[in-house]
Amino acid sequence: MELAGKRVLVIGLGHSGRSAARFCALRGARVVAADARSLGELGEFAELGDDVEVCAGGPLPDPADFDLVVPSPGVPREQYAARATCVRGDIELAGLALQVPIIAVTGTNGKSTTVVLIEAMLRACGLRAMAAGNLGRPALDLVGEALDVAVLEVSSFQLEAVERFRPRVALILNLSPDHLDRHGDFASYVDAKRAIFRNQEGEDVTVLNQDDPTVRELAAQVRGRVLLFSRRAPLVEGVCLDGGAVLVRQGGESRRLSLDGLQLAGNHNLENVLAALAAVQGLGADPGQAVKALVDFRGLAHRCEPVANVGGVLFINDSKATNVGAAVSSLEGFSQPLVWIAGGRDKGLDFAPLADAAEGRVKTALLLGEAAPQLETALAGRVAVERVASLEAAVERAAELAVPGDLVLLSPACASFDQFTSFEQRGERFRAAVTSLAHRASSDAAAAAPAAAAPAAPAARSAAKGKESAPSLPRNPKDSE
Ligand code: UMA
Ligand code: ADP
Repeated sequence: MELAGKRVLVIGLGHSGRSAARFCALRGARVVAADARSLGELGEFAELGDDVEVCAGGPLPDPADFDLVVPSPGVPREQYAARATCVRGDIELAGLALQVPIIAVTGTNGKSTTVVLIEAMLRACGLRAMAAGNLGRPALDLVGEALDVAVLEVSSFQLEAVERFRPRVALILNLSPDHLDRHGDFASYVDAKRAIFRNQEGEDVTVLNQDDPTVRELAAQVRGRVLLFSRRAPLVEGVCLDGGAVLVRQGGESRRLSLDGLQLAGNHNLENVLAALAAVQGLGADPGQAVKALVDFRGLAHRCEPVANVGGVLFINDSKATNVGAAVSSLEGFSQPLVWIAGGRDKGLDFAPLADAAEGRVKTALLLGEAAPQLETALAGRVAVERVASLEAAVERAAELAVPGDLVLLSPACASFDQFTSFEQRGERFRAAVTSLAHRASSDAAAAAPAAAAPAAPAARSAAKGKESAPSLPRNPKDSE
């Protein structure tokens, strides 16, 4: 896309807007970058150089005065769409500028894990692959990198601002209600997601989840080739499970790949693995090489991340479970009794599916944050609940309630913004509280050590509780059901 001499309005000066402003200015555009925050709040932006005019804290310049509007993902369409002649989000600009094939991944949950997994798998195939997009590094920052494949995580917000985006491989993992405050209803949210394959054709590949009814239905609208994956059902064509192995079946050929050495736990992660292998196959790389990456892949922080084993109780940080679908998949992913910590800012989602997933698995749900009353109502009569005043209080109470063999799972089903700046901060505070608990438990155990010779059962149990061992995530025996 020719940018030299164009008048470009970048809206939002966060990660994505700064990257877009830099990109456009470097290509000779006259860039105005506007942000609702004041100069003081915006902090340092010298990196943008003199070619970008920053417009902070005031009314938005009229989009009609610009040749091109590049909105940040967090900026709703209503702010610019009606008056803009041409809108191209950073994902679309990256799609136009990158000279390599793109694998684009969307879905409600599992995007970041799958994107990083695909990156690792492609590297195991000897390809220079880099991940970017919604998971943190703006997609436009990949332009100019020495790479063979770009792997982009794309959110519904980003897909709202694309017109011609055409990845070589598009992947939709799953669809359940999320971000309805922005999209209005589930149908509009799904509609935004469809933009990932809207411009595909010919040999382009769309990878879809056979097990998710909303995703599967989209197959009828695909104009490229559909490649299905399924954890639940055998497939004649596509990527599925066969006992403890993966079957990749395409064009009459069938390959069986061992999952030995898989480090990730939970059915949801098995789906991410199948989806990633399907994307690799869709690109034309070798899934037999790709699968080798699984041995070293331990997942991302804040996604079912084991924090510490305190006296036989494993504490798991799943702070990234910011919606109901993610928390349901985590709850269902473990067969051990759970003490579950949930709550935060309600995103207007229906909490009812949480009661189905928690009943029979959760001993006690510890509820915090703004959404605690709604969660309590949804769980009433199905799961024992207690309210807690803070995350730290939740960790302390969980330690009292759990016995060796139990898991304490932070999987909030809510956004973090009522008490934290981000899901990362929430996860880090959880880690800090668990680490402090583990230290106290091990000092108590050391202090009690001379008495440990005494055979009394309660003393033995408290010493066991105090013992801290390297955390590892137990595999759910139902992982390959
Ligand atoms: N702003 C305005 N007007 C508005 C809204 C925001 O001026 O109406 C300004 C804010 O003052 C701020 C800037 O825009 O200065 C923030 O822009 P942004 O919210 O788009 O955030 P970025 O820092 O650009 O980060 C975005 C994505 N953020 C969102 O989608 C909300 C990041 O995903 C992404 O990592 C980054 O681009 C790089 O691609 C975050 C996210 O929460 C992690 N995504 C959602 C999710 O995963 O559920 C979709
Ligand atoms: P995203 O980038 O889509 O938010 P992540 O990989 O960061 O996805 O995972 C977010 C949360 O979603 C995890 O903490 C986990 O609870 C849940 N999750 C991960 N993969 C899946 C999946 N395939 N299906 C359902 N839930 C998942």
